[in-house]
Amino acid sequence: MTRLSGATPSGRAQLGNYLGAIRRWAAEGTADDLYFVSDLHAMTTAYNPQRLRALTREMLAVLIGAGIRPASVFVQSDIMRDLTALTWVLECTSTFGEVARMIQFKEKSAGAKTVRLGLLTYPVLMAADILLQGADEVPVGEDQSQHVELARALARRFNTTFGDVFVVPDLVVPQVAARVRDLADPSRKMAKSSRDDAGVVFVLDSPDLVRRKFRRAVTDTANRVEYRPDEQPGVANLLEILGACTGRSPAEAAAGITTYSALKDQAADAVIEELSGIRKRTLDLLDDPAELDRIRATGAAHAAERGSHRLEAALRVAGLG
Ligand code: AQP
Repeated sequence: MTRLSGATPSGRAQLGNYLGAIRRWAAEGTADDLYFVSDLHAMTTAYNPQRLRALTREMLAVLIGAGIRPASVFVQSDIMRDLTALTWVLECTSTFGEVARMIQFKEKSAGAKTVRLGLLTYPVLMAADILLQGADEVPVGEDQSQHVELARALARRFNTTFGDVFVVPDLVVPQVAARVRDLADPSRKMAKSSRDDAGVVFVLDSPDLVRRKFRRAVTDTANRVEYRPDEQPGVANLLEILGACTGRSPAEAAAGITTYSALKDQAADAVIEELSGIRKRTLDLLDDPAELDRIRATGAAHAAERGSHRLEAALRVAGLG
């Protein structure tokens, strides 16, 4: 069984990416699973090319530093020729209407002065990511479930029209280990591309910086350390983070803590401890570009090899070559 997931280098990996996804990929992933850095997806809105390249390498190093098997990790653009070939075939399998009704496209394009065509069509590229690798399961958040439904519809339509080539993947909405919120504004989820990063803890932040960000975390004036997400979202977020890092429920994590400053210190200590291994391994890898290149090339070769027979079959039955 192959599970496939990606992380987009739209910014630096943050605590929410780690606690909500990457940590689980490392702990639960099997040798058949694939995790990729979706750099092509980061091009659908304005970006800086040098920064994209650097963020892609950093995200790759973070995935390896987190303990995911190197052979299970690849960078999307490293198999770009195969992916874009399949994307074209799948674009000619999709209709304008089904792509244009994607909620994420509507949300991200609303009010924008210019909208890149890639923002409209990237769910088809995502379908190619999934179908090229023959993924059986695609764990995604609610916001991406419509895109996986599109991949399922395209796989079924292609198989029925041209011949049985693709695995129809299952959509899996994982039990969220932690929905980490921005420390400075707990009404928002922590996000790597936040305009203001005062409340965003990045995986590679130094321990001092992590501590400072927690000390400045927004709480409230109730002065009660209890797990009440609706009434006390800031405090609840700190308890969720502390619980996620120490293997306890947020309510259990609250036991014995009486002040907000103690809560912030304990949450900061737990995060620093939780991130120390991945931070060190990631920084070591970034300091050894030859090793990172070697790992990257191995992952790309593995992904290309896995997908090549499916691409060939799809092109053949679609009347190409
Ligand atoms: N705050 C979060 N809490 C829990 N899980 C989170 N994830 C992201 N933020 C949180 C999970 O991280 C995985 C990789 O995310 P992604 O790169 O595919 O895109 P995203 O969800 O859009 O991540 P960001 O950090 O919020 O990026 P931007 O700022 O570009 O939108 C996913 O499994 C995601 O659920």
